[in-house]
Amino acid sequence: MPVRLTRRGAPPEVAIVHLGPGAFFRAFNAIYTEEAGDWGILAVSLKSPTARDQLAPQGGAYTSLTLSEGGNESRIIGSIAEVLVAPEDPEAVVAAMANPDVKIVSLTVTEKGYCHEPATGALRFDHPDIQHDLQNLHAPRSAVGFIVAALQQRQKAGDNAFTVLSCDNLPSNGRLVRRIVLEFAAKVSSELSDWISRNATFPATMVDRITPATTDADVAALERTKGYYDPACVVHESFRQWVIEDDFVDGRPAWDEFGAQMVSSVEDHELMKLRCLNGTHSTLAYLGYLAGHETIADCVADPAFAALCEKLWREEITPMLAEPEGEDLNRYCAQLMARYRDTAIRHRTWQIAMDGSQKLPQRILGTIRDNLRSNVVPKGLCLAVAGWMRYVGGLDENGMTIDVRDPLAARLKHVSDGAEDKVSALLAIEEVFGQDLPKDERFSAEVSAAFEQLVSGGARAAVETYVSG
Ligand code: CS2
Repeated sequence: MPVRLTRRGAPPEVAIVHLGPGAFFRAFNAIYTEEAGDWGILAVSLKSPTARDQLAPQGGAYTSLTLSEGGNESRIIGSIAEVLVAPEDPEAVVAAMANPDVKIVSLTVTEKGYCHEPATGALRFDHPDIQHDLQNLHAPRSAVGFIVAALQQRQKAGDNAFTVLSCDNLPSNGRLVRRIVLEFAAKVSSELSDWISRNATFPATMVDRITPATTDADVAALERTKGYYDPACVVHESFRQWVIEDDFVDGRPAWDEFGAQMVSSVEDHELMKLRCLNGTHSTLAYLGYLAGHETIADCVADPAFAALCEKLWREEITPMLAEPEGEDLNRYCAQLMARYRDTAIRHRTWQIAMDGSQKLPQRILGTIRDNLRSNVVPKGLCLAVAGWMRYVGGLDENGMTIDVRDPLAARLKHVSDGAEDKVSALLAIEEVFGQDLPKDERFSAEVSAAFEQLVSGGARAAVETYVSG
């Protein structure tokens, strides 16, 4: 048996509860917090026991591996003091969050973890977890249920509220989480929602570090080079950027001393990141996957796909953005291309393609709307939407099944299979496209034309036509 990684020394006292202890959190938040010292994290898995099963035998410690073409660098991270699996004992999680020593509840639960309607941002009261939590607030299932249950206990005990810190790739993530928390709390009592709105804060954040899923090969390579076994290890690029609105009710770690940028409004940074990075990531994910590219680096090694990104940034995305303070949009995009080209990062198109119904609105559709408002039909982004439509149909260009992962996967396939006009049928999914986009004939005609091109000539040819146009 190989030696298992184990913690040396006691963990710091818990002052942060983090919901969603996946790879991104371990490659990002937990590292900044380790650097800032003193603040221990209780990490809570809302669903799967995997992270706990990997971390608990190691006392919460794990390896962070910075990948680069010049060689990898490893480091052991000890800021996670404990991991709980919420479905095993939801009451214990609520109690831990209600403990007044906890000053921050942060989240990386992915887009679908907010149980909101992607097109509008409203809480989905028809979501099964939300329905369950409204009836059983003592033992919730959803992130919003846990936050409201813990804040209710704080209110009853006469304690301080906590800061709710969303670290997911959603626009105005602070405002979004505040809205769903207050919408949920109002169903419990107006007194509770008033108390929360007066006492808790919800700073928005922009988070950025490319973190491909850890593979068995990564774990085996670490064991070969370091001589210990660590299935909780995470692999990531060296780049990182964290922009945070400085609005905390009861203090925070000194993340800013380790590179986090504290600002009064994060909106422009968020839009830049979501639309320039995540927008082209999703575009490459669908069109690249269809063209047979396995990773982002493979995509941009293909000149047509590199030109696709450049043209999207230049003509469709950056003209619709305000330049955030301290940033230069051209330099930002050039740096993105360098990050994408890094062959040490094997970020799979299939991984990024997941949950597209939850991602498209903020990554691509907002930019499309802005272009249409300026009387421009953004052909490249319409091609990206058509790529998503082709992808969720479930068959690739060789007729092989695609393993489509999406909370709406079954519905998307059903809609796509059952319709003669697949584009119109998919555009009618209101929680993705809203009411306005399907009615815009310039948009629907362009997506239909792009879809036909994808079906008749394939993704690579469609990309070449776009970049040479
Ligand atoms: C990616 C992001 O998986 C995805 O959808 O676009 O995880 C991306 O790598 C990060 O946002 C980079 O910060």
